[in-house]
Formats: sequence, C-alpha cells, structure tokens
Amino acid sequence: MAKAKRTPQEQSIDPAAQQMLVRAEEIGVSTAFSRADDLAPCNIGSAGMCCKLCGMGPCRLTKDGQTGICGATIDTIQARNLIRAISAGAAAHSDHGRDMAFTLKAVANGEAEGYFIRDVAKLRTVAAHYAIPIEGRAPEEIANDLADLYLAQFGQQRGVVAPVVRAPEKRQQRWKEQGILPRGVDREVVEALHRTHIGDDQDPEHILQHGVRTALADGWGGSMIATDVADILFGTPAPILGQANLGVLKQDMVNVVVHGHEPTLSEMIVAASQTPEIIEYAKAAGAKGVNLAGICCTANEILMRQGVPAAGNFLQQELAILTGAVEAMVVDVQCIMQALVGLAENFHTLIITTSPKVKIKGATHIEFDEHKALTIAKEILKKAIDNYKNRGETHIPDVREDLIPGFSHEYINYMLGGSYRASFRPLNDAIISGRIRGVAAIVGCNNPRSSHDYLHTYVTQELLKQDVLVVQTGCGAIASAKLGLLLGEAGLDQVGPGLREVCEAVGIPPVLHMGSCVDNTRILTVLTQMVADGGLGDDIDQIPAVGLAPEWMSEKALAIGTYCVASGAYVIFGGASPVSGMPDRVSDSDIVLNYISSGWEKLYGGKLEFVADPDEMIRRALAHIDQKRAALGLAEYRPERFGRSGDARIHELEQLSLAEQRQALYGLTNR
Ligand code: SF4
Ligand code: MSK
Repeated sequence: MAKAKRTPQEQSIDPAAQQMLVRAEEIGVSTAFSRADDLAPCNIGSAGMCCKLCGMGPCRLTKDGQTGICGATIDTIQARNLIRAISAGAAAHSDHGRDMAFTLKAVANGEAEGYFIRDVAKLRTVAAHYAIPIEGRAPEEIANDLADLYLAQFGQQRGVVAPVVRAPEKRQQRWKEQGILPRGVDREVVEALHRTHIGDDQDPEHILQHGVRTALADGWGGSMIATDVADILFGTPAPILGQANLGVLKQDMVNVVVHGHEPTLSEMIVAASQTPEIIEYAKAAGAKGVNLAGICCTANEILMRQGVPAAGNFLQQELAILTGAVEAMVVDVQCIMQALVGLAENFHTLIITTSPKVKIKGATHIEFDEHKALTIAKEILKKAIDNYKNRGETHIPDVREDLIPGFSHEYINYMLGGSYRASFRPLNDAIISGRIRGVAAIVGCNNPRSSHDYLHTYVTQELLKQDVLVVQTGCGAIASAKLGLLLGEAGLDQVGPGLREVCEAVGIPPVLHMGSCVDNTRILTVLTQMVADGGLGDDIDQIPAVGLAPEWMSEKALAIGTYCVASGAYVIFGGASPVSGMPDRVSDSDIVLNYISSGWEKLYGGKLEFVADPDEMIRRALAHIDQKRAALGLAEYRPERFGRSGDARIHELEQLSLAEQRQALYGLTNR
C-alpha cells in the first residue's frame, strides 16, 4: 500500500529543496521524493528475504523454517544478498580507481591532453610506501611506475593488494589470521559473484567472510588508489572557501552542473570554462560567462580542490533541473537518476552522458577520453552555451551557504603541528584529556525514504554538542555545509565546550569536510596515523571513534561500512536493514544480523548495526566512545572542566572591568 503523501517540509529540511518540491507540484512532475511516497518498498525484499539468483525463483521466504526451492535458508539468502551488494559497491569504487590509474599512466607518458602532475610531494610520498625509487627521478618516471603498480592491483591473482601495507601492523596481522587479506581487487569481486551463484557457498558466515575481504579490496585497494591518484593529478585538498545549495546557480550565466564521481572530466571542464575561448563564446551568446556547479561527489571533488560551488547532494539532482536555469547537466558514473532525462524534457536542460560505461536513453552522449580531455570539455561547454538561448522561466532559490572544505589527511596533519612538527598528536592529546570526547565520521548518501538531510544534520549537531569532532564525506558533508556547520565561526556556538576550545585554538570548523565517498579512505589514513602517533592504543579498534551513515542508500555505502568494520570501527547505518528479516519472526534469520554485529566485533573489533531512530544512533555512538575511552584508561568525559579558555575566555574577560580582569587572571586586587 502506498504511503501517505508528505508535504515538502516533511520531504526535506532544506528550504531550497522545499521550494523546488513545491515547484514540481505546481508543474505536475514527479521527483524521487514523490516517487518514494508512491512506491512502498517490498517488505520481503527489503528485509533480505527474497532470492532471485536463479530461474527456479524468485523465492520469497515468509514463514519460519521455509527454504527456497534449492533448499537455501533465509540466512544464506541474506548473506548472499548482502555480499552481492558489497561487491557491487566495491566494484564501482574500484573501477573508478582503475580509470584514475589509467589517466595517471597517460599523463606520465605525455599522452593526456591538458593534465599534469600537480602534487609531486604526494606522488613521492605514495611511491615511497611501495619502495618505488624516487630520488633523482622525474615526476613522470615515478608516476609511470606508480601507475603500473596500481593498475596491477586490479588483476593481481596472488599476494596482497599493495595499499594494505599502509594499515597498522597489528591490523594487517589480524586480517592475515582471519584469511581475509585481499589478493587482487577484481579477483575478490569475481569470487564474490562466483560464491553466490546457485549451488555454491551456502554457509552464511563463510559467505560474509568473503564479503569482508572484498570490501577490504575496495577500502585498502581500489578506493585508496582513486584518492591517491586524484590528489597527485589535481592536488591534495586544503581549506578553500566554497558555497553550497541551489542558490549558487546564476541567472545571468550559462549554468553547467557536473554530476557523478570521477574528477577527470569535471576538472577539465573547470579548466576549459576559464579559457578566453569559452568566456568569449559565452559572452557572444549573451551570458556573462559559464557558471559551474556540482552535484553529489563530483561536487565534492571540485569543491574541495577548486572551490567550485556545490548545487546540492544526491537528492538535489532533479531539483537543480527544476530551477529551469541549467543549460546542461554533465554526468559520468554512479548515483545518476534515470529520471533526469524525462524531467529535463520539461525544460531546456541537456543531459550529457560522458562515460563509456553509462548511457541513458534520450540523453546526449559525448564520450570522454582522457587523451583529448580539454577538447571534449570545450565541446561540452559550447553545447551548453548554445543552449542558453532556449532558457525559459527560471526559479532559482535564493538559498546558499558558505563553507570551508578541503580537510585532507595531509592538511589536518599540517594544521595540527605546522610544517616543522606536522602530527596528529595534538588531536590525540585532546581526546586523551577529554576536551574531545571522540571522533565520528558521518558519511554517505541521501535517501528519499527519510526526510532529506534531517538524519545527517540532526545526528551531527547532537554529537557536536557532546564534544565529538565530526569528519564528513559524500552527500552528508554537503548536508552539513548547507546548514553552515562547515564554517568555523558559524558552527562553534553549537558545539560542546571542550571541542570549541580545540577548534578555536587550531582554527578549524567542528565538522571537517574530507571529500567524496571514495575519499572515505582518507578517514582510514587518519585513524592509522592516530594509532601511530600514540596514546590511543595500537590499533584502530581501540580509538574512541564511530562511523555513521544515517541516510545511506547505495551499495557503495555497504562496501564502505564493511571495510570500516574490518578496519576496526563501529559503524551505524540509519534507515532499513537489508538483513532485518520480518519483525515478528524469531528465526534463524537473526544469524546474519548477529554475525555482522557481535560476530564481526569478535573477529575485527568493529561491528555493523542498522538503527532507524536517530536518538538511539547517538546513544549507541556515545556509549561506544565512552567504552573505548574507559578501555584505554582515559579520563572520564566531563565537559564542565572545559570551555573557559581560548576565545570563550577572552569574551568572558571582555565583559569585566580592568580590576576584575586583574583579579580573574592573576588573583590581584586593586591597591
Ligand atoms: Fe530460489 Fe535457490 Fe534459486 Fe534462490 S537460488 S531463487 S533460493 S531456488
Ligand atoms: S554521491 S554514493 S549518494 S554519498 Fe558519492 Fe552521495 Fe552516496 Fe552517491
């Protein structure tokens, strides 16, 4: 049965999104929000109780003890469904990494028009991890060797994927003991598909063990490669001023929205948009120029490196078109709704697909090729400019917010100690002293089944009040940006006293934007360095930290959650559990639910739980942080001890007379 229709205020907490949802109603078009209201999820499939792996099925198991035609039990079916999703997520991220490595190879050999190596320091650092010689060699020579090594990780049959050496030693040992060191990225994904074919692996725990191995091939393999190469080619992010929300679209300019994930094309579109040739072309068409904006993780990639504004997160892709002000939406891979093409037919917007892997019926396809990227980027921009004359009525919400993104692992390291003593030790010390209670990574997608941005921002704000430092990536980061939480001054009145002191002393916002969804590997690197810098145990699972994906929807999110668990983190997903089983069933279906929680915790020190209620998410996150603090023998969290230093103390003193200040500061009384 269809759910009751929600109001725009119930569908999203974002005022810009609400305005566009009203507009969609007015002109009678559907969006993901209205389709989510119209289309109730199947309660059997969503609970992981439907198998359609072979032509004898689909088998829908709704009664206790029931099996599929082949005899598969519910726990086997759930485990198979879950690892197929993990594998698809790992494949998506990793294929992105593969394409980045191909681009690096082309750049190293002078075959990639318009690209060059922007971050030689990162190239050298990454190459040194793998003992690639760096001294006395040109960056292109090093890059060529690194590209070869990275490309080899995908098809490698034996051994261990190379970036695993960057994990804490104890963690690597644990993976070895559990037999889950990933051998080759493609091998683990292929094996996951093989094992879940009819008549193969049927022990749920054994199936899930391979799910973990596949996820590790993503987090400490394909995704890490993608982040490394993007930084080498386009620069390692550092703080930069940006803006977010639909109000970044401009009335008097040609608006081009780039959407998807891989930065190779979007970076070149940024470069092309700044050439005199394109600026003149836009002016000749009657516009002031070309205004670029991003959606989803492409937004994050060019926002944190180039300061290009983000028009919004996943659920705003259709809403951008509804403004009537977008001349072209240029998409590559992942998280692109097929509905864009039908919606765009109501406007003048061109949907341009660019990846050889992604075509959408009705879209214009201009295939990207890194060997002639600048030429293709200019061709795309000229098509968008030519379309400016077709623009009709526009409705751009006057809603946008400033933000400071760009907190890469390298920048945080520098920011905490300067170039002389770059280190994470000050962060560790703040946790040890209790100024910072713990760290939360709040990441992932939007999901129209919940209120857009609500879970992300509610959980973020509540944890900040509890002195939890928050790092974010993906669409969650854009949700916080739109609320002003990614600005130092604006966010600090909303955080606990100890965290506020640290943010004021270091000069950071309380929420650190670390990049796109593939960049969750930056969080793994941060956690590894926190271990290395001492005081918080000798492995990631000892750090008072949690990961949350309150509005997850993609299979990539499941891959990320699983590699974080395998790396030692407690991970909480919001929304529905894909392995919940029927609520009224007490059956063997709990095997999977328990195994990914307490079972994985015994093996890896991390666990995965699905929690729908945001207050319960917060309660569990804080309980976990406090339990980890206690296990390390750290001071109990007592916020009343903090908040009387830094800017807060100065403000307090400013309210006093000179005599009172002398008394407060030095215990001196006036003579
Ligand atoms: Fe049914 Fe077994 Fe085929 Fe799945 S694999 S659809 S449970 S017969
Ligand atoms: S884009 S995977 S909706 S974070 Fe990376 Fe956003 Fe999730 Fe796609």
